[in-house]
Amino acid sequence: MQPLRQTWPQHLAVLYREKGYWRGETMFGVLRTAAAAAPDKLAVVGTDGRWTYRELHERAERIARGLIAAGLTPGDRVVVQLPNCAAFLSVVFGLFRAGLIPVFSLSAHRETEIAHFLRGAEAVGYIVPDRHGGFDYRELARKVKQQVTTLRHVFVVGEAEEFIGLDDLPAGEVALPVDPSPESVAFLQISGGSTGLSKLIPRTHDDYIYSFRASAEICGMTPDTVFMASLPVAHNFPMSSPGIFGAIYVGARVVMCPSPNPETAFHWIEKERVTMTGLVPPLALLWMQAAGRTTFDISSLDVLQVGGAKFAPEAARRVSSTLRCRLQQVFGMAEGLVNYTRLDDPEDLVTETQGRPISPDDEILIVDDMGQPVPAGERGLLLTRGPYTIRAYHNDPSANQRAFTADGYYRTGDIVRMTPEGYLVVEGRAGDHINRAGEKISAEEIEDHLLAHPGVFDAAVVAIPDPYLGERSCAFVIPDGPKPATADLKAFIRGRGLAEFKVPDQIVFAESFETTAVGKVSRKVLRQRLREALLSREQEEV
Ligand code: OOB
Repeated sequence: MQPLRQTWPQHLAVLYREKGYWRGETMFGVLRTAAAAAPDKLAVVGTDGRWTYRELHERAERIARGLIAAGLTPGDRVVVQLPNCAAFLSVVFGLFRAGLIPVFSLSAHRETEIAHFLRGAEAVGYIVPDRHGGFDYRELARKVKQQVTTLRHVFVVGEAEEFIGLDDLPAGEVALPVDPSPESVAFLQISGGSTGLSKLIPRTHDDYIYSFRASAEICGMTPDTVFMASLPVAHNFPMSSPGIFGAIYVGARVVMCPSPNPETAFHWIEKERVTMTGLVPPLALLWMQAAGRTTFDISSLDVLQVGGAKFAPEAARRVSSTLRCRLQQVFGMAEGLVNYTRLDDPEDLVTETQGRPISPDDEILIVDDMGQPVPAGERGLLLTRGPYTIRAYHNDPSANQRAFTADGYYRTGDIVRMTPEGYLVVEGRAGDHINRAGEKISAEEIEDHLLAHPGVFDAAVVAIPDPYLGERSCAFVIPDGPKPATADLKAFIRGRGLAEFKVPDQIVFAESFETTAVGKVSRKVLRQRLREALLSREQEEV
């Protein structure tokens, strides 16, 4: 089994500890401390439960024992694919307590993606709900089990059928391991994946806890905060910016909202007196629209965070008047760096920038194509390193070669500029992914799937601006023989076992890609040309 590693240069590790960023805390220790401080306080509310800190702690310990008794051993990796529910927290803290390593996947992922995560992480376990959103995850588990023979244990939250129900885990008196080293990898996150398939992101206890502890402080979280996870909770934004873990750290209440649509979310805001939540821009637009005619009382909402994709300043300006709360922009990435506008910032900074980093020791470089720093205030590529930004992906030397500079900076692929106040404004992106309402889609990954269709000679997938989604995906396809039906191509992609958000929104057929250029062009240039050609054609048609 490939060891999980994430290391910073020794002198920086020493510095980060000296400065009190890395405090030697562990993920399970965060819950243990909170439960000791306020055992009877409500910790989490979801459609499946309403538990105090004591109850959450007990449930997590019971799950930890059960997993060990079922045959898992500390260090084993377990893919977790649970929706927003209270059990998410008991399961994840249970894994931490047992020294097991969660690999966080989204509910939208399907067999191709799950098999990729299982193989990449060499996971032996997989935890799913029975059903969610009209989809049977046990069916999915059956499919991946056939594909990945190293998968030994499937656990189900709910009706288990032939698998092991999480409530039926053996309750024996097994010994639990001692706490892991705070420098060790606590879990694996999934990258947005700008090239090819998603990569695995090893985050350590020390670095991740620093990021959500400091975030909780920046966002003014206190034990009185009621934080609602509206976005899928396995995503880094609702998980740690400051998210559910930040809320547990300060002893606040977590509300697991089963769906981010305004009807459901407003109901939960009223019922639990939610004070803080986070959204991607398209959902923020929807909520602003719905707020005017809702009969729910959402007046408890104090802070709305918006991030994951660029929030247009015009929309940002309307948040306070429509939702009657404060706005905070969040620009972050699962690899580490997170920027926030601060709650006491002047309105212009809050509406027009994507904030500044969490840490005084987040290093920011804005460079040109040659890697040279651009003059102050000019746009360039954002590079970063710091106390909670990874130095390497898991077991992927070629991705690491591309994504990190020799001196350890992570190439974010984002094009930004810095304001005189030191705030970042996201201006675009260098990488070839589509940011569809905050969900990142790799052009290359979808092209590869399209090319597997017998009626496709060549394909190029690009991002097209979309008034609601921010960006949508458009696949340019050169047919091999008769043109396949659009619906057929979309069904084909679905049939490849991919998340629904990766199915191209639009398909445009072309006879050839070389209309403007003589000779061979790189795929990157090709995608750019096709995108521009389509946009100018659409402009002419308006
Ligand atoms: C968050 O994380 P990821 O890993 O899904 O995606 C990161 C990428 C960034 O590199 C950037 O391209 C884009 O998403 N992004 C934004 C943005 N926030 C993220 N682009 C423009 N404006 C923003 N506010 O998306 C994520 C992780 C933690 C907190 C918030 C978002």
